[in-house]
Amino acid sequence: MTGRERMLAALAHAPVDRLPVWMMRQAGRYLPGYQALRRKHSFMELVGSVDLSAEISMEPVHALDVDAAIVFHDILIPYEMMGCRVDFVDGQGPIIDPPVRTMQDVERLAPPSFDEQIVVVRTLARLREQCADERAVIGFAGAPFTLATYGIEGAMSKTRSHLGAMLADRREVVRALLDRVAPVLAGYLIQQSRHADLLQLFESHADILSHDDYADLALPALRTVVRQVRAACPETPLILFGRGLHTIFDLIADLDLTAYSLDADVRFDAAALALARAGTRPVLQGNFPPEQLLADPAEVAKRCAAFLKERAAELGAADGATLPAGWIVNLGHGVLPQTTPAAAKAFVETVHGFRQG
Ligand code: 1CP
Repeated sequence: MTGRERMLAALAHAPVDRLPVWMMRQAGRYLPGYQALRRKHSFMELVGSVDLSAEISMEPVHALDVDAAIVFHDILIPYEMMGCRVDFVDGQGPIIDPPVRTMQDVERLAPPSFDEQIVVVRTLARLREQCADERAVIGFAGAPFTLATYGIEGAMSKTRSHLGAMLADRREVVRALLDRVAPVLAGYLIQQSRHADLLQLFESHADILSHDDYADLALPALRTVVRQVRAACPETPLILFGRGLHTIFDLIADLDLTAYSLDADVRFDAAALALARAGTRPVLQGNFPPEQLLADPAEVAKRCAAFLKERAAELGAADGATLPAGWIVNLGHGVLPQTTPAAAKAFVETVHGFRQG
């Protein structure tokens, strides 16, 4: 099987010849080719160039032999398309200017009309050509609530004090922002599906809200995105990643997602059971702890082998099969910038060599 076939088979719960694997945030930060480009260009220059973005996306494919390429882009770019200034300042993280904190700010966000000419779509077309049938190509967007938190804070914030204040006394503004970005994100993903084999939504801040607040505020906007994407491209698999996703399985199980990408500390038997109870036969993605990639390559291989054995046992293989179906191996969150390419390679090789029994 090719990497592309393996990824699509896992997403369809079909048998695979070896477990498919890719890593969230695999393109960038810890790779020498990216670091060299980043010394010469700003982040916005990189995401503005089809040539450079495609080159960055392909670096982990060549260096690590992962089964999928993810388009080099960022979840915050839609704010730029809605008229904000978006910048990524060294050592400071992302800036969205002006931040979105009042009803007027929400109304100022101009809903863009996407077409096949936007850079992310042209980059995906290039990746599709370069990967041919060998690797799957992944498009992505932030989920509405995660995007809203960045817009509200305007800059990196550990305390998220603006969001906290707005949840207390301006919930209608938060709701209006979520309503504003949801169809934008759906349109953005639908355009990406022209060339992407699959799409992933990043709900990186799912763990900020209580269960009830998630149900009340974040879920309706997420539902809008999933419904619109499903209606426009029903064949394209859709994965949802979220920190703390397992705490909202009851809310998201009926959303018609293809797969769930889980935090590192979540057992697969418990996740499958919780999702099955809600009527879904889930495909799971994850969830090796990214911190464990900071060990030396031999140690990474050892820990990864133990992790694979444990998760495979939790999933259980069908009679006679040596590999469990419905699993894409990945990390519990993004690869850390301090990770060495050798450690990342040890992880991927161990996954590809894995057999149960
Ligand atoms: O200065 C630099 O070199 C920029 C660092 C960087 C990179 C490489 C940023 C700024 N974004 C990206 C690319 C990126 N972002 C990708 C593409 C490919 C890849 O790395 O494999 C993807 C999938 C993202 C997604 C993204 N951006 C998420 C969701 C995933 C996650 O990690 O939870 C989030 C939350 C962002 C916001 C963002 N963009 C950049 C930074 C430093 C941040 C995080 C800020 C924070 O921690 O709040």
